[in-house]
Amino acid sequence: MSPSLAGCELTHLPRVPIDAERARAQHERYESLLSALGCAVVRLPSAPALPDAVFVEDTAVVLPELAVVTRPGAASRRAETASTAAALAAHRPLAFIEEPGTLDGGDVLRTGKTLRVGVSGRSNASGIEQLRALLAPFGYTVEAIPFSGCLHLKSAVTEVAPDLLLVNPSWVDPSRFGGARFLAVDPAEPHGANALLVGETVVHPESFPRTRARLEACGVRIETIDVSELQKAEGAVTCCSLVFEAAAAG
Ligand code: CIR
Repeated sequence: MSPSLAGCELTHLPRVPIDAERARAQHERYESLLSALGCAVVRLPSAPALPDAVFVEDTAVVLPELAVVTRPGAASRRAETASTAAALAAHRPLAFIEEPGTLDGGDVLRTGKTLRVGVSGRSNASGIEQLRALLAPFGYTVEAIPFSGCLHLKSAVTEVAPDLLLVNPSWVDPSRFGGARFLAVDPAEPHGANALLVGETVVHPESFPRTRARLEACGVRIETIDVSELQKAEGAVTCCSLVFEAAAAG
């Protein structure tokens, strides 16, 4: 967690003061929750000069067979990938998105062998095409998905159970996701679609009680967490981690 978080990139939100100490405490509770859910948490070295470095999700796409290190769409975030690559090299063969491609992991929604990638201000056609070419040999399909109104595709849709997507239908068309079942966020909580599935538990911001009630009505097991300061930086619960099985395939 960089002490310079308040200098983060912002696209859809106005800049408001961020309490760095509170943000740090929230991030520590997030790490503790992931540990309690069975994850071995590895924290990357602190990067005080990189305000958005806490949002590690954007710097890689980790699959069983390999990890693709991204080239983030925001120039200010490109230096973040070095520490991610160094840490992931212990777990996976690495591949890299190259210029002129850009890709943010927050735009990549994986369900099984299908990756849907939001076409955004951060992820461009070249980045998506490079991802497709890198993953085709492993049998993955990559589909470009238009969306609007939010920063990343996973601000608008995430997987909350096998074959169940949590969606803000004002930001992305649910019919784009094949035959998957979907649950809409409560309209009063447009940012409520970003949820992190860890095993069979969904980590969800505590600021979205109406959407939480909808999830619980579907039988989804939820752990809530206060991420108010990270939300001011246009982040939420998926963006602060890369969750994967430790052993690579094969
Ligand atoms: C940014 O604009 O890049 C950061 N302030 C927020 C990134 C959040 N990332 C994510 O949701 N995957």
